[in-house]
Amino acid sequence: MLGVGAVGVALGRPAQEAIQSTVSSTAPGLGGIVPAAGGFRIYTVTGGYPAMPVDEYRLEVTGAVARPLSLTFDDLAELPQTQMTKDFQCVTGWRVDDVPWSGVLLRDVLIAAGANTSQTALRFFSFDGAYTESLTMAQALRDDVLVASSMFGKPITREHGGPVRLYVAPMYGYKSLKWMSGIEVVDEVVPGYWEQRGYDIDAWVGASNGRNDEPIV
Ligand SMILES: Nc1nc2c(c(=O)[nH]1)N[C@H]1C(S)=C(S)[C@@H](COP(=O)(O)O)O[C@H]1N2
Ligand SMILES: [Mo]
Repeated sequence: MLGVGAVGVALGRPAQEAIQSTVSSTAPGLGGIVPAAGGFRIYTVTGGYPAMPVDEYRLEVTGAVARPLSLTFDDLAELPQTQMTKDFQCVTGWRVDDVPWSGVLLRDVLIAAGANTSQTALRFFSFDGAYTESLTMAQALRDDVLVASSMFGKPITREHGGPVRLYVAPMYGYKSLKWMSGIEVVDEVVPGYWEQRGYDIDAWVGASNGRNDEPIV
């Protein structure tokens, strides 16, 4: 990681992200290639794709909540389900149009936990052990922020961050944390992995990071 970091400093953030991207995986029987769905590029800051059997999956909801939760995949399936078809835009320039997503609104997870919505922020954790993200409480309560369990009508693949990832529709892709293991309700925003490395904390598509992409509606 130290080596990659040094290259990233020398070449700038987009180069670093490119170095850490890949669209292939070693899957015996598939010729060693698992193409990214629909034009996505697969990103991982750890150099690997963590594996999580769906029956071992847990989403811990902690911090300023009345009811700390440890949700299984089936628990999530029993919460109200939401579907949306929206674009996905990475800050490095690529965009995938009209991706069908489904899962549970982050808002509905927060309601289930009895989150204190007068707290100002949330932190998100990945079972890759490295990646983190943040949202303000107001952002988290929007109706286009999803704890996603499905993309393109299928379970989210390991490469795309399954069993469960975040999908923050109106924001650049780095907000959409993969391999999600934890949500913590906190009293101030803690910048996430890429935010600590220079990207904007408020990551609105078309109105941040010096880019003028079409907003995601
Ligand atoms: N855990 C984790 N989540 C992550 C990333 C990552 O490297 N690790 N990359 C982010 C970035 S910059 C983008 S653009 C999207 C890419 O999603 P994809 O790999 O499914 O295409 O994932 C985001 N979530
Ligand atoms: Mo990205």
